[in-house]
Amino acid sequence: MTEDKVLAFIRGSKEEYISGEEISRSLGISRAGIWKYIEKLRRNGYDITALPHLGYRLTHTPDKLIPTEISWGLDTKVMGRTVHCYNSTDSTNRLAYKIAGDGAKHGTVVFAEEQSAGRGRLGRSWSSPKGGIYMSVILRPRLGPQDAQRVTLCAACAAAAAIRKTANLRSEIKWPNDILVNRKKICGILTEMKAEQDRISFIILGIGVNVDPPGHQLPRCATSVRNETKMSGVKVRLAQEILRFLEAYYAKVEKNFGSVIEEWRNFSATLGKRVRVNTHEGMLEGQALDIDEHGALILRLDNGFNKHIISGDVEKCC
Ligand code: BT5
Repeated sequence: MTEDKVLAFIRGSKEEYISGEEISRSLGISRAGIWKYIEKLRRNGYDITALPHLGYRLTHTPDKLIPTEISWGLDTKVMGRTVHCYNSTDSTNRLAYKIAGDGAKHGTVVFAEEQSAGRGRLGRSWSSPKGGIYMSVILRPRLGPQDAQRVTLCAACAAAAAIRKTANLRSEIKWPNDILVNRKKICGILTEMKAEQDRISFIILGIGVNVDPPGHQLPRCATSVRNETKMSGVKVRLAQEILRFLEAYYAKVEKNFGSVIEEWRNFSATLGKRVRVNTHEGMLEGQALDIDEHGALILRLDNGFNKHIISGDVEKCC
């Protein structure tokens, strides 16, 4: 879109101010046309100072999950190179599933500022007020369905690492898909897939992070970046970090998954602990020993046997 070109031009300028004439000449738009686009950018939350004889200067960018902000400075090769951004939707996972079925490329991401029907696992819901990151990444791994959990573990490492780097918080992973800070959930991951018998056709990796939502709109056991740090205005930066780390971990998902497991162990709030895990076979209790090559949790049961659990819920901590 033309206003994106105008914005990129102002942003990329080495001078403090860039003249309307220069933008006009370079982009082949009239001065009046430039003014129209500046007004549109302002309506989208950009503060642009305009001074006669000097020109334009960008003084504030919105912390919104919109294409211009997500792509600015993003150095990934695949993750997030194509994005679809919504102010509000029911569920980014639902939308991503639909466009993946229509052929959307590996690495495409659907973002929303809020969701009216955010999905958790097993029919649970994900509270999604404004002030969170709601994103769904379309992935096409060359893996069998039994290895889909690997992708969840990559995403958990990426989200935990991004939260540590952006907010300097000690984020930990509760197997399989919860990111906790001070034992409260700050991020959840929902991996959904379409698969044939021995091949995944695509995975929709849904990630929800509480950044600075109104406190009363989160469940009791939840926290947010804002609650923990008082930071605000970090949504875009955090989303970009998630994409960067995801690209790095995902590069190892097919052939070098052992190195992801090692990283995962460093983030784990589960290993070494006595845990109760709700599984489709009922509640299992034991010592959380490790993760296997499929991403399953290895539980040492009280009878001395090891049980590999591919899906389940470790009981809540708070
Ligand atoms: C999850 O499920 O943790 C997966 C959450 C995935 C959300 C993303 S947002 C983008 C994408 N689009 C979607 O529609 N979904 C994905 P689960 O492990 O089932 O946890 C759900 C439980 O977490 C709920 O039953 C609540 O107890 C709790 N919960 C709900 N909303 C929360 C929030 N905002 N923060 C922390 N905990 C929450």
